[in-house]
Amino acid sequence: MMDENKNNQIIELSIILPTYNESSTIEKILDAIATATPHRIKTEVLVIDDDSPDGTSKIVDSYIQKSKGVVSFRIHTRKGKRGLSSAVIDGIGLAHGKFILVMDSDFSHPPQMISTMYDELVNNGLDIVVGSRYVEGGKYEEWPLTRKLISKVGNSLAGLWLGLDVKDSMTGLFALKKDLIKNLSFEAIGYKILLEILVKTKGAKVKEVPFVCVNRKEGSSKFSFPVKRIIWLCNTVSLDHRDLLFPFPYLHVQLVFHSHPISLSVIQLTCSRK
Ligand SMILES: Nc1nc2c(ncn2[C@@H]2O[C@H](COP(=O)(O)OP(=O)(O)O)[C@@H](O)[C@H]2O)c(=O)[nH]1
Ligand SMILES: [Mg+2]
Repeated sequence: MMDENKNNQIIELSIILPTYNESSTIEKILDAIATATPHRIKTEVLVIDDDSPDGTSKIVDSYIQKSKGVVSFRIHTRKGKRGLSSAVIDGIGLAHGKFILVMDSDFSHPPQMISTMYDELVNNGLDIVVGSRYVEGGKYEEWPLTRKLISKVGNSLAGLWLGLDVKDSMTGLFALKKDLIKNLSFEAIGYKILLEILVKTKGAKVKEVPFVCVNRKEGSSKFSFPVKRIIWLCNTVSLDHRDLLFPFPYLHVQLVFHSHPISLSVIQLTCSRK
C-alpha cells in the first residue's frame, strides 16, 4: 500500500534529505536520524540525490538493503537534473507522510530537532515550523563572518520586501503539513525553497523554533558564491513583487543564473501577463 513502510505502518513523517556529493557523511547522517527519531513517530527518510558523481546514491542503496530499524529509507535519484529547491519539491511530491521535514545531510541541522519540530507541528496545529538561527536560543556556530553577514542581510531584505514575519526564511531546516502546499506549484528557481513556500502560503500558521547551526565538518558546500545568493533572493522577491522591481505592467525583470559564476550576470527582460 502506498503510504505504508516495510513494517506495514502508516507513515506519519517523511524526512526529505537532499544530497549532492555527500558520500563522506550520508551513512552517518542516516544512522543519526534513525537514532534520534522516536519510535512513536512512524517515519520514512527519503533521500533525493542528483546522481552525485561521488556515488552517494550507491551508498544509500546498499544502506537501504542492510537497514533493519523501524525508520524506513528510500532513495530517489534524479538523472540530468540539479538544484536543491527542485530536489526538495520533488521529494515532497514523492513523500508518503502527512507531515514533511526537510533537513541538510551534512550535520548542519541536528537530528534532535526532528522530534521537537514534529511535536510543535502536530500538537500545536501549526502549518509550518521553521528551524531558526535568528530567534532566541538559535545561532550559527563556526560559520565564516561573510557567510553570517550574507545570511543576515538576505533574511532582513526578504522580511522587508516580502512582508514576512519570519526571522529565518532561508533556513534549510523546516517542517510542514503536506496538504498545505498540495495545490501549489513552485518555480523552485532558487537555492533555499522555504522562502518561496512562505511567500506562497502567506497567512499560514508559522512558528520558528531555535537551533544551533554548525558548519559542516566533511564534504563541501554547494553554495559558495555570495552573488548567487543575492540573485536568487531577487528572483524570489520578483515572484511576489514584480511591480516593485519593475513598475510597468506586463513587464518584469528576470534574473537568470547558471551553475558557473561567470554566467551569473544575465538579466532578462521578459513580457508577462500577470
Ligand atoms: N539533490 C540535491 N541536493 C543538493 C544540491 N545542492 C545542495 N544539496 C544538498 O543540500 C544540502 C545543503 O547544501 P550545502 O552544500 O550544505 O549548502 P549550505 O548548507 O548552504 O552550505 C546538503 O545536504 C547538500 O548535499 C542539489 O543541487 N541537488
Ligand atoms: Mg550545509
